[in-house]
Amino acid sequence: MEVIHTVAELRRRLNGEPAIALVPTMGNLHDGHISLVDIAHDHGTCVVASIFVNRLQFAAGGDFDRYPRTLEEDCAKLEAAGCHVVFAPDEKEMYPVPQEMLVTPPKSADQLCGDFRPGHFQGVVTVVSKLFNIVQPHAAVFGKKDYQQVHVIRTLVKQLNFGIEIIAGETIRDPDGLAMSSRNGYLTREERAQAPQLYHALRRVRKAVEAGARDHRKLEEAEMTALSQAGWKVDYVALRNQSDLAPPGPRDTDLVVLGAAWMGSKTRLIDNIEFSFYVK
Ligand code: PAJ
Repeated sequence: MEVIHTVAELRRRLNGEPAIALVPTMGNLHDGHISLVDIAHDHGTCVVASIFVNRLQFAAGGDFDRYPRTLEEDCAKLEAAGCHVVFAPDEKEMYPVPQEMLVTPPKSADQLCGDFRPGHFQGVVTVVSKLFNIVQPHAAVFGKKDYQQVHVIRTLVKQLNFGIEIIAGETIRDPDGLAMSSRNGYLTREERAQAPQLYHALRRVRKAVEAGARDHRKLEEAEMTALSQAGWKVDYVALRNQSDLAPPGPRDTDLVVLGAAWMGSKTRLIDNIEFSFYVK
């Protein structure tokens, strides 16, 4: 496995590769990230993982500075997963001049996380566009853990004609249900013990809809209240259509329930569950 820090060297290394599969990350890798590398092997003969903590997608005063940077451990995990190339640029390499050219995300990015993190998806689609142009992969793998991100990136690729196949990997969880996340490391031991409550809340919504409940607002609000009472500061619990992330109508059956909430003042967690059911 080669670890490459510059665009010029990466281009030299990838020149002539017939099928490149890219896994973009911000590092501090866990089994969720590694599952995407495993998937990438099915979609390319050269698997590239990028590691770059992208300042553009963090809010001022957010966790950019304390986001964990663990390049050595990350490379060991990627090597064990059979990754061929790691692209780990520094900020000067990715943003040699102030990034004035920004990609404007679609309307679907203004809701849910976009509503609570203004500018976040603009930062994501801008850096992902740059990575796509630098690596020129045939396929790129993203995790459903960041469900809205996958949706926005699919829209990016369609509307800007990137010609890259986007593959979405399932969410990998700890045994107690908590979705793996680099941000779980911010949790105290007590907070970590309570963190699966978010997943449990989403599961209750799924169960209620599967059992025939159709008052989506009421279901969302009940779980937001339950989480608030358990000490969370809730951004949203929301039922949406899988296809377009719009609120579902009574006949829609391919749904996703998404949630985002703060555990303590330092840690914002997100999760979601996709589900489909038959209308009797
Ligand atoms: P990061 O949070 O490092 O995540 C990198 C990829 O891993 C994303 O596609 C994310 O959805 C996926 N991932 C995270 N946790 C996962 C889990 N538990 N199971 C499966 N996949 C998981 O997402 C980003 O970085 C950035 O926004 C990025 C796309 C790299 C642009 O900067």
